[in-house]
Amino acid sequence: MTTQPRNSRRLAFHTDGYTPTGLLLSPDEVKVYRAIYDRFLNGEIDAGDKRSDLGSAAGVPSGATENITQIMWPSALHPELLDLPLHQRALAVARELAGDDMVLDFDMLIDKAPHSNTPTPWHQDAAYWVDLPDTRAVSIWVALDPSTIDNGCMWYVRGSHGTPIRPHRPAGGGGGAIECDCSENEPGAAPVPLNPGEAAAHGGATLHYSRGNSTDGHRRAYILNYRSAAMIQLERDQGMDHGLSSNVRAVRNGGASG
Ligand SMILES: O=C(O)CCC(=O)C(=O)O
Repeated sequence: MTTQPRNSRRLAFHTDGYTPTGLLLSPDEVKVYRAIYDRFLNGEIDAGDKRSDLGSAAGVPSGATENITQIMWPSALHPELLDLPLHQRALAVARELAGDDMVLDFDMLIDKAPHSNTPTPWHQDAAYWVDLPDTRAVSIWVALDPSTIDNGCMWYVRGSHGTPIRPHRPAGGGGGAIECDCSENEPGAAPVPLNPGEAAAHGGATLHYSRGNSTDGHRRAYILNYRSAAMIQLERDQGMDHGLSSNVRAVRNGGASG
């Protein structure tokens, strides 16, 4: 299903800290995921405390329910998702990029509603993490809509995965998002627009961000995060399950804020 040559995406992931993966979902499969996604957004599938506003620093949203809607663990809330193709395909990509011991750490949905105009702050996922001896991790960001600069496609800083974790601070608003000093003018910063069904993968130290959505359409992303089975066990031993078992605001860690 993927259209990106394997060697080139593995090389880019290790050289640049991120890589487009190519197509992970066909147009018909994208339709199936969008339909489920919209049931989460309209509340038909109740996400309870796994739903929050990643953009709460921007204040009370006007019009939309959240500034940036984040739903942790969609596959636990709606296990039918595990019978669809994305989890197996993304797992294969994660293993190709970072090793055969990669397994799913957590998944999440991040939607930017039309005209919600709220950027996701610059950050490195590793700034959220508990201390782990093996920092291999792959985050696979799958576009379910055309993902463009104007609706909030991902930006990455090429080569930043090889640099220290920057000081991060709460982005404000009590939503749990963190931010660091960085901007679109950072050397190596580049947007990665995607077509529906395409994805981009990044590592734990790679600086990334997205602009707000200033368009008439949604920007729906399905994000799957992988690390080694042994490190996931260490995380879980420290009570870190990315909100699977408890209040997501209290334990948010690793991912956009996952
Ligand atoms: O979707 C976004 O705007 C941010 C996603 C993100 O930070 C991540 O997947 O780590």
